[in-house]
Amino acid sequence: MSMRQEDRYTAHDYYLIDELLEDDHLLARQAIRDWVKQSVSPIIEDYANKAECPTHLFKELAEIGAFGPSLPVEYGGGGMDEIAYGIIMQELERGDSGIRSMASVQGSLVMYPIFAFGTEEQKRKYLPKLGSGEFIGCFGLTEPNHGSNPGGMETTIRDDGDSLILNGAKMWITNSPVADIAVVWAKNEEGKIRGLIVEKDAPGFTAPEIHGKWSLRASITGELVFQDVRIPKTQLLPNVEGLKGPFSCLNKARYGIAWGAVGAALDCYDSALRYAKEREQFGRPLAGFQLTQKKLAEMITEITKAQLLVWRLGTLANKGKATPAQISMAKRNNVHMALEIAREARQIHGGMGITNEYPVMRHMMNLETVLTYEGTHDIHLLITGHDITGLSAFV
Ligand code: TGC
Ligand code: FAD
Repeated sequence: MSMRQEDRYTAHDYYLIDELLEDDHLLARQAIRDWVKQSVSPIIEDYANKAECPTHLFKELAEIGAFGPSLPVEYGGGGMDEIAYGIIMQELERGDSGIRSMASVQGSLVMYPIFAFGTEEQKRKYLPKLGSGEFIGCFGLTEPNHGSNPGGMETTIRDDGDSLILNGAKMWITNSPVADIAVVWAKNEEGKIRGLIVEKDAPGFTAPEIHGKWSLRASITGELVFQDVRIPKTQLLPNVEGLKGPFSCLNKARYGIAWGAVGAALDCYDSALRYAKEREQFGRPLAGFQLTQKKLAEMITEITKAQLLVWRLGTLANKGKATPAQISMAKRNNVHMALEIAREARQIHGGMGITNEYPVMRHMMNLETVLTYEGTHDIHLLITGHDITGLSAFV
């Protein structure tokens, strides 16, 4: 059982960035913040301990508008802007990266490609159900032999009259064992990457769970295995071809992660600041020691820089001007910042920092995944390197 204390989180806004936000953003943030305190904090340590996904939260996430906040309302989204979407991801990840993952995958990796690349019929069939949490979706790009280099994928579709025959396997797929549909990326006979919507009961399709994760334990992860799965051609996403299909979805999700990481960092900083003020050693609070102040001062400095980075990225995204390379920079910087802060915050908590009485060790373990998925820390560095030099250093 969890020993976790009451969630006493208070947000920190050292540079008064709230003054740059609109009322809608602040209202959305407050609603999600309240929901996290009420529905996530009391249960998250137990679910992480048991390595179980709190699947009952899918419906609640839908109710609070966490799925596709910036997609149009008529297609199951929230009709808000990109800053509202980012702020919602930030508050969810303040609770747990796995909870934010549930929302990122559903909104940015499943609803978005159907919205952007699907037929009107596909949109009407799937988006309202995904937006309301009636359907859970997952996104299959990574394979056992192709992670950072999805262009090498081996999963194939073969033309067979009115159907396509799907063969191959996907690995590390968030939500796959509980998903009703999977958006899957596969190569056709011409070697072109296409996206298709696969329903869970298609014969020959299985989605076994991956066990043994020390990170993102409250999020369920699995494989997707396809053995001669017959898919009607109407399930193909007609309006995109090539890697830009999955990468366009990743732009959306990576953007949300850049905001989300700030939430995890804020939770660690908040816990460390409070602990440092309350805990005494050598007759005075830890917060009075210079070495502790150095840690805390550097944490809030880095958080403030990260908050400004995503705010600016959000204003660019609202104008349709945020480039994939700018998104990569923010994802890489902010996740690394959050992981460093989680490690320092753990030190400030001393031995208590390794327990589930405080959220820092869980955030730290989660952030190891966040550093790796949606493009690893080093891949995002190479994307920046490519962007500024014009030279690709991937191969
Ligand atoms: P490259 O030759 O550079 O590009 C191939 C084509 O794709 C286009 N493109 C993009 N389009 C839109 N947005 C982007 N960000 C794009 N990046 C590339 C590009 O223009 C080109 O188009 P075209 O028309 O000329 O063909 O591709 P490459 O094969 O050299 O790969 C480059 C690299 C390494 C950057 C890329 O492969 C990469 O980003 N690798 C990382 C893989 C990754 O992020 N996987 C994520 C899997 S999903 C996941 O982790 C979900 S976790 C969810 C959760 O739980 O929250
Ligand atoms: P690899 O690509 O094998 O990389 C291993 C190491 O080598 C990394 O440090 C990497 O930076 C480095 N490396 C690789 N290539 C280069 C290079 N050219 N130059 C320098 N260094 C390099 N994927 C999905 O499709 N859908 C999901 O829902 C999903 N959810 C996930 C959930 C979890 C919990 C995890 C852990 C992963 C998930 N992923 C998902 C997969 C994730 O995107 C991949 O793990 C990630 O892209 C890295 O691929 P890989 O693990 O195969 O590592």
